[in-house]
Amino acid sequence: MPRYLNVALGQLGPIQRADSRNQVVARLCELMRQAHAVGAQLIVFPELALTTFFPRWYIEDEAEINSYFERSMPNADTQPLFDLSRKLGVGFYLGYAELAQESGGEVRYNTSILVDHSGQIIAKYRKVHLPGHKEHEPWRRFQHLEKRYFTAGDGWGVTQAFGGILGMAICNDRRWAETYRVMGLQGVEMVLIGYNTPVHNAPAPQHDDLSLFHNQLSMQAGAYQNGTWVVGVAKAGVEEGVDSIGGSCIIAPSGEVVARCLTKGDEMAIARCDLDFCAIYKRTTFNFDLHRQPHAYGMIVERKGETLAADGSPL
Ligand code: ING
Repeated sequence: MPRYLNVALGQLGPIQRADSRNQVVARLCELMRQAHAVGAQLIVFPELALTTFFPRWYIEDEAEINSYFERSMPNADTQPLFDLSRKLGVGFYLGYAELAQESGGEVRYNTSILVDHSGQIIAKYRKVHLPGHKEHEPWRRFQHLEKRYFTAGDGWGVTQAFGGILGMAICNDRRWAETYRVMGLQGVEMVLIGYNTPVHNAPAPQHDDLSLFHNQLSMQAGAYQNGTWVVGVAKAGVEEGVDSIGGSCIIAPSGEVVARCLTKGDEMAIARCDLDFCAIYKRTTFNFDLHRQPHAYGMIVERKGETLAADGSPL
């Protein structure tokens, strides 16, 4: 009996600074209802899905920064989504800004959770690859201060859920091959990824016209090279004057796009994913145990950056 998992894209259009969490949660609930109506068992929402993408601003007031974070999950604002999840029997992935209480004090993470069909949180992930910069860079049309506002997470686990092995990543993680391979080595069959990606990339504006291509290329490569499904979901459209890409899609282990959103607003799309389809890649071309040669890969972990000798010659 094939292990089918009906997964829905829960793409969000813009969230403006003035939009309340209540208004956003109502939009998320509407998407979940639409997904349930077409038989979804799981819906994937974007990164930082409860507020506007605040790292676009240089904010000095600590209280204002913390106003974008959640101190608990679920909480009064998000409880309706958890209640609906339980009522409809639809699980979800949700990205949000987490203010965690740790032994050394409060720590800020860019977080995602996986919630099962009964509305219970069964996994939490904290973004590893924090793009952008730490200090105010006024030369930019807008800031990208994730290195300032968030602490990097420890890495990627996988979770047995929805009849398969699922993993999570967030936004910039999807551009790095290591993200998928670490989960691939744990047997992942579906990687869930929310993202907020501005069309304009200040340090490299020549990439702007390729932003949708790079989005899809990264996820297709990750899917194929690890024999896993990949589900990528955007927060899209013009938020506080900044245009972000859409391009939400579901990618099969073959690398083929099987479903996508067509707009840059709130939109639900769905695919029936056969988790057993992973095996025709994991047992052949990407049979890691049979084909990988770790003795040749040491540099990938030993070196952080590209390393050359003083005279520019390779080391
Ligand atoms: N956003 C962007 C992303 O990785 C970015 C940042 C855009 C990096 C374009 C490089 C090029 O999709 C987040 N939130 O990571």
